[in-house]
Amino acid sequence: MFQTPIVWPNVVLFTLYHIIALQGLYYIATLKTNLRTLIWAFLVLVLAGQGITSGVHRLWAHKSYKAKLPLRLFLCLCQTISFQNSIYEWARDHRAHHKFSDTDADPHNINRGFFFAHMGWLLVRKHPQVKIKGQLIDLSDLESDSVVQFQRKYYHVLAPICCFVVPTIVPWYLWEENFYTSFCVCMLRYLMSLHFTWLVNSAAHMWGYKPYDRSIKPSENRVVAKLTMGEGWHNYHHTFPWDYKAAELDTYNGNLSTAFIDLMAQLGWAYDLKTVPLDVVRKRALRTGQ
Ligand code: ST9
Ligand code: ZN
Ligand code: ZN
Repeated sequence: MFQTPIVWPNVVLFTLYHIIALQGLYYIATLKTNLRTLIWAFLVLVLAGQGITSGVHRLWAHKSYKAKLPLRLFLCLCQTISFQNSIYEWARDHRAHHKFSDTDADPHNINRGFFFAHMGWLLVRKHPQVKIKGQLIDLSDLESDSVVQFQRKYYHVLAPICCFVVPTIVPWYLWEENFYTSFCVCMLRYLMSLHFTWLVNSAAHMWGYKPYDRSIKPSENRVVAKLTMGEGWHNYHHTFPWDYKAAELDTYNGNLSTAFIDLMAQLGWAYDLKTVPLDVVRKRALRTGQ
């Protein structure tokens, strides 16, 4: 029987993050922050979000479209700002999540409860099955991607600089925001992006409709879709993971990531966008949907 050893440094770190983020919330609620600091935090949140959705999720983990070097560099920078593990590690865990969904080999297996799927999985050692079955996943594309390998090599330096140092210094340097206030707002923005992302693994694996495949746990969750710029249509996404839109119907209505990829395709930086023909979706929905 696997005992789930707790990783105490992570517990302490995430507790500290939450305390600092709450201070940030307090400074905002008591109007102690400059409006420009909030606009800046929102901009960084959207950039980090694109690094996750259009970048590590749809481009690197699922290969649902191809991107030219300038776009890959931009998305790599945005994903580094998000500080959600390197592209390599994120995509490896995510491929395991899809291949072994809702089993012991799924890093954030929802059968271990809401909290485990949400953030608990980052506070304990991984189940041995994740590492054993994870060996079966093909990562050759990520191993031969120079952008991914560069980021992986210098991640421990790049991520804190991009996620904490630069976003804190900009408001302090450019419009004389109090340094500690700026740091707290930066931490609040980081935790918001973490919790929004984690909701896909927890809430969208628990609550919502299953119009495409009623036999799986991932569900269509509108609230999560709004918070994640289009990643909450999770029953569709687990049924057709190669679709660059990660949704059947939600094109631009909140799915900013699809809009971004389409814009990049117009500029010629994104190409070979994969999608699913409507009749295939309809037939599948009739056969296995709720
Ligand atoms: C974070 C990630 O938050 C969130 C990801 C969420 C994904 C959601 C997806 C939803 C769709 C997109 C939504 C977009 C939303 C956008 C929102 C916009 C606002 N396969 O991991 P280790 C092997 S990160 C194969 O250390 P431990 C491998 O050999 C937060 N093999 O396991 C590995 O060695 P190496 C910040 C695997 O020791 C070795 O095992 N990050 C696999 O059990 C050891 O791996 C943190 O806080 C696999 N899948 O430790 C860090 N996995 O890597 C937290 C492992 O050298 N993490 N192996 O090849 C940790 O401290 C540790 O990973 C641990 C487990 C304690 C959790
Ligand atoms: Zn999922
Ligand atoms: Zn996915």
